[in-house]
Amino acid sequence: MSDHDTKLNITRRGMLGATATGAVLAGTGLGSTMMTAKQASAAAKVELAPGELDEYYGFWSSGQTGELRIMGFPSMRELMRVPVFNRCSATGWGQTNESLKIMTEGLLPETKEFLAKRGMKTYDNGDLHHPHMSFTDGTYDGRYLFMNDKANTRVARVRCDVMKCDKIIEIPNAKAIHGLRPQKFPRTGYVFANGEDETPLINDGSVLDDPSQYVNIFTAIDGDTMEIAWQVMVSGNLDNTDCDYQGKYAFSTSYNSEMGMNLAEMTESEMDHVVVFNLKEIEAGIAAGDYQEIKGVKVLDGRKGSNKKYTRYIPIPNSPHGINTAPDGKHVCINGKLSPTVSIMDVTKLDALFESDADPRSCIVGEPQLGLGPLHTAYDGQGNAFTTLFLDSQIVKWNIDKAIRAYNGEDVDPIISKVDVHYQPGHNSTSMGETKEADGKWLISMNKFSKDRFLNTGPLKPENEQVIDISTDEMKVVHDGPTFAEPHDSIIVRRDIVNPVNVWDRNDPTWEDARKQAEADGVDLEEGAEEPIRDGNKVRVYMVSQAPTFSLEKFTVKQGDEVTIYVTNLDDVDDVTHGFCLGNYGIAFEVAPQATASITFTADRPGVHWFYCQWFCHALHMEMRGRMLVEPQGA
Ligand code: K7E
Ligand code: CUA
Repeated sequence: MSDHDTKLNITRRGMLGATATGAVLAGTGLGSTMMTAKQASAAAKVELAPGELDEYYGFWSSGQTGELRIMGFPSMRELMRVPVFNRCSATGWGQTNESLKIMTEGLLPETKEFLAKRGMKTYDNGDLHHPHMSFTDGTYDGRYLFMNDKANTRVARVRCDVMKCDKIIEIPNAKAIHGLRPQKFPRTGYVFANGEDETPLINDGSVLDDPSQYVNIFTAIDGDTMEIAWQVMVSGNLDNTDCDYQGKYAFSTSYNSEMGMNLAEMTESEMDHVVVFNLKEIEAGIAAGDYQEIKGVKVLDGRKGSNKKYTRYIPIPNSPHGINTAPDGKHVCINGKLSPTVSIMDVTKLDALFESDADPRSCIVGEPQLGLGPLHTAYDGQGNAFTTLFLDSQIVKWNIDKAIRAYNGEDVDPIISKVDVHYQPGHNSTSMGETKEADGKWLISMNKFSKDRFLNTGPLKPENEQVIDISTDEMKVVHDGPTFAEPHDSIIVRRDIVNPVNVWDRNDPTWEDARKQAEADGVDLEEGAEEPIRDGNKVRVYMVSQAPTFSLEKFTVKQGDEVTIYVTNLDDVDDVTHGFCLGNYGIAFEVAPQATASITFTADRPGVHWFYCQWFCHALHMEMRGRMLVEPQGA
């Protein structure tokens, strides 16, 4: 790097608030020492002293772990895990009546039947790739997070006020929901979710090994009600999705336009495509009744050659994967994966495609060659893009405008710089980068392999997420963060946007059923009942908890009773969460301040069974316990 460049970088750094050390060294011109000091100062921005708070919330997927994770960013401290599609031993997610309701009520009737035959109420696993926050006017609004489950074709919502999942729906007709994005403008609005695997539309076994009859489905969900607004049938499969800042179009990549069933067939053609969905035309089609209703959902035909105004197919080289809308509101990058290119689509040219028979490629205004294996692109809000190169194990920083000029024949190189990452990056995300408020400070590279970067953990290694300072043209890796299976995607949200409560509101709808049952039993949830309430062989136990006691030190039921235990946490102090764990009954759950939680089980083990608070809450936490006495049958 020339002196000139170095000075330029240092000056920019200075303007962006580098440390005094950096500024002093810049004056001395000590090139090599300076690099170290610069790196050190960047790393210092990442490390926080005890008690210091991060500038951003990171919302992380967890892939096949099935949960959502909350990170402090840029320190990369894991703050919380929010169970969604998984079961959770700590919080009782998947055990409590409240969580089971959320996990089961949105399942399709046929799924409930299928699971019941296997003695299951809901799926145990999920594969959560894409967490995204709700938008208002092109930026995050702090209301909800939405996320997909590729494994079992579901979409979930997490409330940002309490950071708990409140809705999970299974998407009918589609298979393997992968790409997911909320509508950016005017608000969310729609949540777009696309199926990755193609199957017969009526998948009841009447069509099997005849791929010519398979379709793929694009789904729009109403983010407020979590009901399905409409679906569009498409040709080819669908991988990732995004939408524009005008509220007019959504788009999905397709890596298998061939509808191939094996690797050779799937990668056969040089060009695959992006499908563009025209939201107004689709809404008009629904209003005009141009749909078939399948499993309660209005499904429009947007397949190739359907001659409808709902979709357009833009040829893109070769097996495109990620699709990312730039904060400029105009450009969308489509990442080539098997092609070393990123295709830049100009959304202002899409109207023409739908109004006339213009060449579908006329909306492509740039196609820079960036390196091998481009998967996802993020933005700094200053006209630059950052693309992960999976095969090269690099992030490339490039300029969108220059790429467009080069496409038009000008002799300019859009590539600004590259940085090595360790190793094989999938997604990357920049701070506020998928909104109009992209701030160009930080980038996270989510690397699939860590290889030698950490102490060896045996054959299964963690992944490696690297924090990169992008405040100068020269990108700097400043932090390695190991992580467990398998975050794909993340968003980095300014902390002022996210404002969760400290204590639950007693009127929260989460325990509406408990409230109704208590009312019917003449019990005040906040007082509990001194004796179990018996109703045939159904027994309801109402308890309150207040550190360091449960309101019942013991209760008695009969072997074979169906017991429901309600625990209401009367503590209203930040952080005084209690738990209820019933030993050798496999029962445990969290009760946060002012929350009610409940569980139903059959008391089929006679004898004395201790329950205890499983969340360390008080100096007398150990003493916070009691007994369930189960009278043997016939006694
Ligand atoms: Cu690229 Cu599922 Cu977003 Cu993974 S997808 S990397
Ligand atoms: Cu209550 Cu520990």
